[in-house]
Amino acid sequence: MPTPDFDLYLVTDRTQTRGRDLLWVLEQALDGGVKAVQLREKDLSGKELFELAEKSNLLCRRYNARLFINDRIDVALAVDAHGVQLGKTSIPIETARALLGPGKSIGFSAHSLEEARQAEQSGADFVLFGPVYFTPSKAGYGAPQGLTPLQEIVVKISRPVYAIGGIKSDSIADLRRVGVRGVALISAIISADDPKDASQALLQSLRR
Ligand code: 3NM
Repeated sequence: MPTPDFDLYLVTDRTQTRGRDLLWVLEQALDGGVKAVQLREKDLSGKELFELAEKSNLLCRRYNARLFINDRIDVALAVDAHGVQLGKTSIPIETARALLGPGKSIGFSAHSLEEARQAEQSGADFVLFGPVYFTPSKAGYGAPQGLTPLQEIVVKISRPVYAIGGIKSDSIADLRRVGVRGVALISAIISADDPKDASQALLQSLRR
């Protein structure tokens, strides 16, 4: 099972780019040092997502970065992405593993210790937990969970844990103290005035 080798995981949302082309924003982030991207464009058709995934994958490869596809194992296989990001409405992790093989990476988005434990037992390579803070992203992720349950998950499971939800540069010191492997985020890069600068600043905080 591949161990994640990144500490900053950029999640896409093309509705939050403030009118800029998503691939342009993505390239800025990669230029700023981002090494892992999750393509999360849930409303696209299979054809549209495939085309965007192909372009994103080429871009990521050019910058030696990992591309994950949210939920769509078929699209991940079709473009030979690095892996997939699954959640509780996705097909089971064991089935995804059987389809993807041992070389692809599987992340799981958990919202409780129980879900994180189950994901680990089912063979997920890493876990996202959130929302840690209030997130302006509209979809219903539920109330902010704070640092205490995050820390419990970090302590109780042995796979790497990434925090997600409302993360900005100034949250990173607290998150690192809790022991997360890294952070996942949308708006702090995708909606930033300068996505390259924002990526560099976040990476600097993570490595400080
Ligand atoms: N998943 P931002 S919170 C995609 O809790 C996503 O599982 C979450 O966006 C979860 O960095 C979230 O802009 C949104 O807050 C993250």
